[in-house]
Amino acid sequence: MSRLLIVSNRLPVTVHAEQGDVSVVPSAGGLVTALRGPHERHGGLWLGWPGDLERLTEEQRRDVEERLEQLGAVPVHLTSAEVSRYYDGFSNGVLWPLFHYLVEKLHLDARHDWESYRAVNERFADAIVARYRPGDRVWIHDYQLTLVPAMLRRRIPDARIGFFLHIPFPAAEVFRILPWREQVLRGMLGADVVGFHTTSYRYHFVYSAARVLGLDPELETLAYEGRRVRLGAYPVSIDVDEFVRLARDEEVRAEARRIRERAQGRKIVLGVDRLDYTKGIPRRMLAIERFLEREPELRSKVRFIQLAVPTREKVDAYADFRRVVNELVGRINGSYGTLDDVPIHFLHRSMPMADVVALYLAADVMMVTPLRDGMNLVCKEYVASRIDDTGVLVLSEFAGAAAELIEALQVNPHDIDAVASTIQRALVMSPSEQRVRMQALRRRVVTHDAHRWSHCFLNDLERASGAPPAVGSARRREGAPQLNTIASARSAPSLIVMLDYDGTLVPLAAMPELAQPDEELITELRELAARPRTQVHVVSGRPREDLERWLGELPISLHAEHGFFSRAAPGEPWVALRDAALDWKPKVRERLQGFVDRTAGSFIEEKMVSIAWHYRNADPELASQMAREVPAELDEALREHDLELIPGRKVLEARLRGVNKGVIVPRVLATMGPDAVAIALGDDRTDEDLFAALPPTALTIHVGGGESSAAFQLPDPASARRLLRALVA
Ligand code: ADQ
Repeated sequence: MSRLLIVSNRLPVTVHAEQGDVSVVPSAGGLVTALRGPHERHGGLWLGWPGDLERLTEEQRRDVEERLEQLGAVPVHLTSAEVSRYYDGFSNGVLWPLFHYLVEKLHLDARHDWESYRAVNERFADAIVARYRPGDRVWIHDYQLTLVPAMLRRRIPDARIGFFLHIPFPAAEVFRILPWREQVLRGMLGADVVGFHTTSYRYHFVYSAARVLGLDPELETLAYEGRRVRLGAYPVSIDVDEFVRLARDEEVRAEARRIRERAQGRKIVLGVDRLDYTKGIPRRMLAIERFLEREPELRSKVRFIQLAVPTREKVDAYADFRRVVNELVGRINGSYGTLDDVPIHFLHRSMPMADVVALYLAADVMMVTPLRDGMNLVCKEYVASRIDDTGVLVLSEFAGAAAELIEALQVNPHDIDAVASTIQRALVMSPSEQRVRMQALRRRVVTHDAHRWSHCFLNDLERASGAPPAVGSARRREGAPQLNTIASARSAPSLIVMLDYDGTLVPLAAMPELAQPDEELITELRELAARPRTQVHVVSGRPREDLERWLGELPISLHAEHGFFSRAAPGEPWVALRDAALDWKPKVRERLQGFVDRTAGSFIEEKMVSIAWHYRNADPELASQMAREVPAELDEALREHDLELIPGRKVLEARLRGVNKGVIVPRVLATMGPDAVAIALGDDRTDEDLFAALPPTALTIHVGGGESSAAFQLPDPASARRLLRALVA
């Protein structure tokens, strides 16, 4: 198997320096455990920031680097200014709150932080490139590094790149607030596989990409820049065996007993979180207050323990937040405390995992009520530790884990009354109900552990193709290199060039009338037509009037409405392919008008033998749903009048069956000798008919992304036009 390069903001190690001694210790945690297996098995590397080593002596630093090397860890060093801008400023001051829907916490002006974010992402890409060997798989993690996949793709086009987002991907309505939304999406789309915790985050990503980048909203793979990017939901999890081991450990169990004894018969309700404003701690405290207020007889029968790990204390929003929590706890304990006890035991510190598991074992009720959480591992840790199938999990609907842990008591953490009642319900739940629920939760957590998570992701990455190698400016899907092919076309005795217009010679425009040719295009076509023994044909779905108005003066052949009308040279008449009945048009027009009425921004384009419904400018979510309804709505008319419904790029076109771009091919080929070489360029589904009708010797070129039967591919109209100029030069 190939090597795996894991890339994350932090390296999975902790560097300790005491007096002369430095030690580099692998850190614990589900993610590290999940990745350690693949990391060690495939002789891979882990790239990331080792933490601040600035205070170490020169000698200590060298020592650290050596030990990192032995662990397969590659340090990406950051200056303290970078940590403050890239990490605190942009990652945690902009992306973190926005992706957790906490818009009011966003930095107002983060331009400099963004610059630093980009520069640091570039540095990570440099570090990967320096270590990369052909065949390696690269797995990039989380919101601090969203730009790295595309940066790496640019430099190593055929690399196999995976990206996993550990936090939520917000709804498009929220994501679009980000001034750098386009860069972030394009950055992530540099990967072959983009992973999320849940299908709803994936859905949000797809519709953000549809809205911001105009991509076709497909849920499992997005066609992007000539590649297919696979999107998957891979719910992250924990190392279950480790929690079961700790839960069985005698010392841990003894500690759990001590915690219970100290509670003197009171039931224990536990919260364990980083002290982060996304975790919902203040609202949880208010719900506890409400519960105490409403249940006087239960006051002396429960103890709330909240363990909060210090986190990101240099970010302003966090310092303020800590004060808010302290004040709330103080107020509630002040109101409901007695000389013997206070209701809330608040511990602001980190603890060894064994002590956390002792708390899990001691707790009758576990409260995990984040306002938003990508997944949340604490709830899975609690479930994994409850080996005797007792205990009640209260879980926020807005944690990614809620999609999996259905049997928990799910709550809306914003609804303080509902959370207060759920605390009460959890405290009185019968042992049999606890067992039924906990067994179901445990089954799921045990089968979907962290190993399965990394295995599923890496499996998909293994299957992902990586970008096919680029040869020259066009890419051949199979066969010989393209530069030779162009040279051989140039030396052919005669040449037939067949060109689609929109999306091939000019970029797609918001409205059809905005796509008029620029002056250079006119010159390029004129020069191409002036080439000895060369015929140029523009084959478009447009009406005659547009082609006549824009290209009419040129000594080239024009074919309108997908070849139904043709005009051989300037001044000559347009000739129709055959007689055509048009009595179907009012009915189709009326039906499509219904879709225009319901889909703002969409419109009808009516031609002689076809009617098209364009939805490029409409809301992509609505438009794609409407587009799925069109075939059924037109079904009867299509059958009755022998029409076809042809899907194009954000357009559906009803036209007479058998009229397609392929019909002109026999006529055109007949006018040239058998040794003529045909070149055809097109971007759209309708150009596939042209490609299919051409002999196998023809040079067919698909412009843009997506599937095509063409032999070659070019990324965009600009590169298509470079190719035309190369034919002339
Ligand atoms: P986090 O926001 O850090 O992770 P979470 O998934 O709950 O959130 O993990 C927290 C970890 O810290 C748990 O392993 C927990 O046991 C530990 N922990 C909490 N309090 C502690 C304490 N006082 N002492 C010691 N350890 C403590 C981000 C996303 C999550 C996503 C993970 C993994 O925000 O949504 O689940 O990444 O993808």
